[in-house]
Amino acid sequence: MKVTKSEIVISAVKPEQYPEGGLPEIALAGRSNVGKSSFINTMINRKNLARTSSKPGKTQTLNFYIINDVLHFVDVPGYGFAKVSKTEREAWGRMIETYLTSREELKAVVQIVDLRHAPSQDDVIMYDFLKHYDIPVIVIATKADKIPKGKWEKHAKVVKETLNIEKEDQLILFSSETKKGKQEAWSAIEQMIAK
Ligand SMILES: Nc1nc2c(ncn2[C@@H]2O[C@H](COP(=O)(O)OP(=O)(O)O)[C@@H](O)[C@H]2O)c(=O)[nH]1
Ligand SMILES: [Mg+2]
Repeated sequence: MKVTKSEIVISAVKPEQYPEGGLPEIALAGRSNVGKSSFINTMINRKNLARTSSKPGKTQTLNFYIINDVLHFVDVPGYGFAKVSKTEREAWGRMIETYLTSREELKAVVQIVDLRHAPSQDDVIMYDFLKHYDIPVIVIATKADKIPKGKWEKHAKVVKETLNIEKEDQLILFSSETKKGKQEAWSAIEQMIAK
């Protein structure tokens, strides 16, 4: 998709605030600081529409972006941020769970992991959760620029094995720095929204 238009629609916490209009949605999931907002910005050719932050755990709302008037990206607050209270974590869990399990417009979740490291237990739980609810998943292993090319294959294998990725699910190596994987990610997303 050649993106010529993108803007934020709303920061929502409750279903009443989700945008109307029935556009297909692609949500981003991943731990705090993994590169979800950077992924969105790279995909839509913007420097900082989706706010990136070096302070993990900051985004606590579902941020809806409209792309070319045909699609929403939903930046979901990251998990695995240790410094939030149990109450906050529970509220976060309910918000995400409600969105992921009840939003009809949701076509797929782009789950972002860090290519440098084996996926965390939270990553595995998220992947299993999506599988359990039959939500289509595209796994993106980002920050590929941070490891040498010769090691990509080996790291990709660790990601696949740790998540126990199903054969039908794509793993795309990505970098918001070099734009590696951008075209591949767009074709995967376009396939999902066409369904
Ligand atoms: N080198 C490199 N840094 C990245 C990449 N993606 C994100 N980052 C950096 O990682 C940090 C967190 O990114 P952000 O997109 O805010 O993560 P989020 O919390 O998942 O939304 C920022 O400092 C980004 O610049 C990438 O592909 N390569
Ligand atoms: Mg973010």
